[in-house]
Amino acid sequence: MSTSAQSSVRQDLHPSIQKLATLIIDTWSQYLELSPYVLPDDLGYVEGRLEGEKLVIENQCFQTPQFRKMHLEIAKVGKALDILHCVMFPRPDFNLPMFGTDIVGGRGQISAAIVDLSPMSAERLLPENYQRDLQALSTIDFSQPRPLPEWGSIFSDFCLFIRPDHTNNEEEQFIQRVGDFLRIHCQHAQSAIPVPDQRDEHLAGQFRYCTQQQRNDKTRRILEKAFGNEWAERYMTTVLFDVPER
Ligand code: BLA
Repeated sequence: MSTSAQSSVRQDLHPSIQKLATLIIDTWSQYLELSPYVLPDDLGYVEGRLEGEKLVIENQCFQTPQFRKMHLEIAKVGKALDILHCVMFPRPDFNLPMFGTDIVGGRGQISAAIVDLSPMSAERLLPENYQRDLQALSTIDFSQPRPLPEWGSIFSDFCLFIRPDHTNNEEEQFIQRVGDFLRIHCQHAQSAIPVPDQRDEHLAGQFRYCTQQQRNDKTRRILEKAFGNEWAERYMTTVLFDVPER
């Protein structure tokens, strides 16, 4: 493991992952007032080994008046696996959903592409302005939808989870849809008004979201194999899905 200078993660990443990473940073910069969010010292840039291949993780993290933490992670396992992971954690005074996206690709083919705006309210419903704008998006018929795992009960009815067919331009369409979700989210977040009396409700929603995401064995197994069980637990609960303090 090392915290050495940023190296080769961005090079020869799957082009769709590179494109989405750029789109996320551009959209954040366009709509929000970004300040740095400092991760624990040894967790910004991490290297390990997985089955003889080098595993490299590169994190970028920001905060804004509306968001406690906005996290973009790119991970690369040798030539075998490229991963993009992004989560935006709202400050709990706001009734804002959690934006999350994950793309997992290996050897040229993306196997999993997911994006959602997940509700934090006790009724598990998105705010009406979100519902209205998400419903107004054109329907895209992706050829290979994927079933959500059982822990995925946290996601909204608008959750998109697919294996994109690259011969059909579906990777590009997926990226555009993530851009739509992100733009809608940033626009509503910019004009959101704090509702401090709903703070506990939103914290409970974030707690539910994070504890369910921590049950994703596919993510956990990769981290455990490369860095050991204890490190994987620390990373999943402090960097990927840290539960905010009450
Ligand atoms: C799936 N996540 C996966 C898979 C891998 C990872 C290898 C399986 C791919 C497949 O089934 O085709 C791995 N993801 C990682 C790793 C990291 C990561 C190692 O982010 C980070 C270091 N996951 C998220 C977020 C969402 C998410 C924010 O991090 C959703 C908003 C979802 N990933 C998600 C889901 C699956 C997945 C639903 C499928 C799980 C399953 O089918 O069991």
